[in-house]
Amino acid sequence: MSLLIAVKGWNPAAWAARLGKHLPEHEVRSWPDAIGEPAAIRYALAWKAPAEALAACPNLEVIFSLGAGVDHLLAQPGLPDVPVVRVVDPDLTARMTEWVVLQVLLHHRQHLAYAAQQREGVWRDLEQPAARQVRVGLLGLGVLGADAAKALARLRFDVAGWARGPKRIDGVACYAGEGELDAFLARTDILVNLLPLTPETHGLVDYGLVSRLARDGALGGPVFINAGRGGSQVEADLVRALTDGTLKAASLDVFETEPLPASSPLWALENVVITPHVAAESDPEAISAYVAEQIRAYEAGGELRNLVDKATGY
Ligand code: NDP
Ligand code: OXD
Repeated sequence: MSLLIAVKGWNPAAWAARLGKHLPEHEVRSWPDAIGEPAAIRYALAWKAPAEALAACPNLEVIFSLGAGVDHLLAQPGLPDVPVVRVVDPDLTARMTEWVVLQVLLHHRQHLAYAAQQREGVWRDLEQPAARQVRVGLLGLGVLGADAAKALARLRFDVAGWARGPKRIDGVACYAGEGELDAFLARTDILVNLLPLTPETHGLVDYGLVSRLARDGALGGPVFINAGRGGSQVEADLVRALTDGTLKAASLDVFETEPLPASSPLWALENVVITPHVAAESDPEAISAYVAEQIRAYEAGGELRNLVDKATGY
């Protein structure tokens, strides 16, 4: 029985080594150079691989996305009609919460302004609100959104979140559905996107949406943080909002086009923090252990966990 590592932009050898260790009874193959006989492949472990590479395996039973997001798979026509499992793992969740907390604190503690002062050799303190006076709102209260929300609530931020369906999370005001989006935005100073990219969330964060954020907050203007997907933001609108003061600042890890083209005006905006889609990287050791455990359970007759709902797209 074989499994296929089909990754683009990542080193397949790092994954093959870990999977070989965790699943020694399976032969590990790699796309595109070492596929071998496709009929022997039962599992594909994919990150941004073309659907044709997976469709070429006639006996494929399960596709494991090597990331939490699955838009890289579901957006492709011709994906084999087999169950898709996504990553839900404490290692990845902790990495994302670190990044989100880092960015929220960076804006809350006015780090961009202090860094500018440092460049000029200026020693001047700025008025500093308490965390409880700053309203953070998370778009998406799934595995990642809920964990980040709890961490921010522990830091005493005034935290809310928005999801499709109703949620209950201690210390977090939960809003649901389009009907409650405006109320959620109107009470938000720092908006954090952790939504999956689906047809419904595509282009959601546009000029109109950021214009509905609170303008009476302790930070002197709303901030947008995105670690979900770049396809959920309209970058031309963000540039306009960041330039005309509708947004005070932004931290962006994901972009409409990745790598972010050198021609993007976002690079030059001093009120923008850019990271190259690294908020929560998939660690080959942790994620291989997770996949191996799922394959073992499945082969013993158990259920696959964290299956993607192809109808909703996440
Ligand atoms: P989950 O599936 O656990 O959570 C998704 C959340 O989004 C849920 O709360 C869901 O609502 C909500 N949601 C989905 N569609 C809508 C909608 N139309 N309106 C309102 N709410 C909606 O995903 P994760 O938390 O595990 O991951 C979120 C995303 O983070 C991934 O899809 C990926 O794009 C991104 N990511 C980015 C990384 C990076 O390094 N930048 C790393 C890892 C992930 P409900 O709960 O009601 O269903
Ligand atoms: C993911 C990602 O979806 O890294 O896991 O973007």
